[in-house]
Amino acid sequence: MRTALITGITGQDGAYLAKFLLQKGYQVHGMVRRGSTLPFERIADLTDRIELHQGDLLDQMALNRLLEKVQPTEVYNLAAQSFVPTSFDQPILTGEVTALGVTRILEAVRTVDPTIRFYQASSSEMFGKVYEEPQRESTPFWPRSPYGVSKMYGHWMTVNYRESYDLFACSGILFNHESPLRGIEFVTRKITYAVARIAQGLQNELRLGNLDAERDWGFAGDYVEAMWLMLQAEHPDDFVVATGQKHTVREFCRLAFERVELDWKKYVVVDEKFYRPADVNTLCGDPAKAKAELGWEPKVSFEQLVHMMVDADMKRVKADIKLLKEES
Ligand code: NDP
Ligand code: GDR
Repeated sequence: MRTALITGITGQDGAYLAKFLLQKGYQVHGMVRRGSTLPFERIADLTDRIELHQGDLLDQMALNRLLEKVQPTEVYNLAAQSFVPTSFDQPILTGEVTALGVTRILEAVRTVDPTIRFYQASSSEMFGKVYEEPQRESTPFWPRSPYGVSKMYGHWMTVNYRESYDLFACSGILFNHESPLRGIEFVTRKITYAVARIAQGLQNELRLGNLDAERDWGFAGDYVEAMWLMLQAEHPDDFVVATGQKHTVREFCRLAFERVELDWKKYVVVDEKFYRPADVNTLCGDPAKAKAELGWEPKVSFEQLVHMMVDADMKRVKADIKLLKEES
């Protein structure tokens, strides 16, 4: 039986990947941080089928011990301080986790079992101030945040360990991918949750930052398949994973509000508080290599994604209201 270890299993992608690998017949292990609360809500329906272990990307010894114990055939390094604005407030912590954390887990793989296949969650944020459109594997990087800089370090360490030690190490340069499990602080989920609350009369405005920012948004469920495909290939390599289409934050708002028959212009307020010291204004990826070499293609369209997220938040908000009524 194939055994996978996922760091960041409690995050959006970790939850989708765990489910995907279970369906493929893997034994799935996840690394979780010790916290004062343990909600693990994204993987609540999987906990009887996966094994969770405490560990942290900050702790080299714990990583080594974890690999010795689990003996995985594949490691997916999804853990990171992944929110761009926090990386401006906590650049050192972001560097420790999102950058050096990659070296720590690569060192664990190299010393414990160099036959392990390794996936690194790299990011389109590395392209930053873009040199060309669409961005592909050969496009130079110019990151615009401590997060982007950290991801770039992790990316090159992955490449370096592949070249230096012949590890089967792949870096997936994933463009933004979203879902009903997306963290509430990211713009798409912030919008769809607010749309649901506004539609239910619980909120009357939505404060956002840069509405002109353009992103290539795909569905997380589609993107975790690309991660897995990379580790099944004959040779390790790096791949852009994207839809090839970009939309503005404004367009996302329009579609999301339209789903509940509201006009976004009546509710969205621009608030400079949400502007970033330096933003990535536009991103659009070219997934041609992933299609040609992995046979990967996105299945969910932008419109379907927006509708899926709004519908899920409508359901959640309605359930919360029902619960509150029953309790009062
Ligand atoms: P999330 O923010 O939802 O999840 C991040 C995960 O990392 C959580 O499980 C979190 O655990 C864990 N984590 C944070 N710090 C540490 C640490 N010190 N040690 C161990 N675990 C830690 O991210 P996503 O699921 O959206 O993304 C997965 C990965 O892909 C990330 O590396 C992200 O940077 C990258 N990425 C994401 C993209 C996207 O659009 N979603 C696009 C490109 C790259 P906890 O629950 O305890 O906080
Ligand atoms: P991003 O995602 O920074 O691309 O990183 P996010 O959804 O946070 O921002 C996308 C764009 O929307 C603009 N924006 C706002 N963003 C947030 N969060 N909140 C707002 O109110 C708001 N208003 C406008 C931002 O300025 C930005 O331009 C995500 C993360 O998942 C990373 O971990 C991942 O690597 C990249 O996607 C690819």
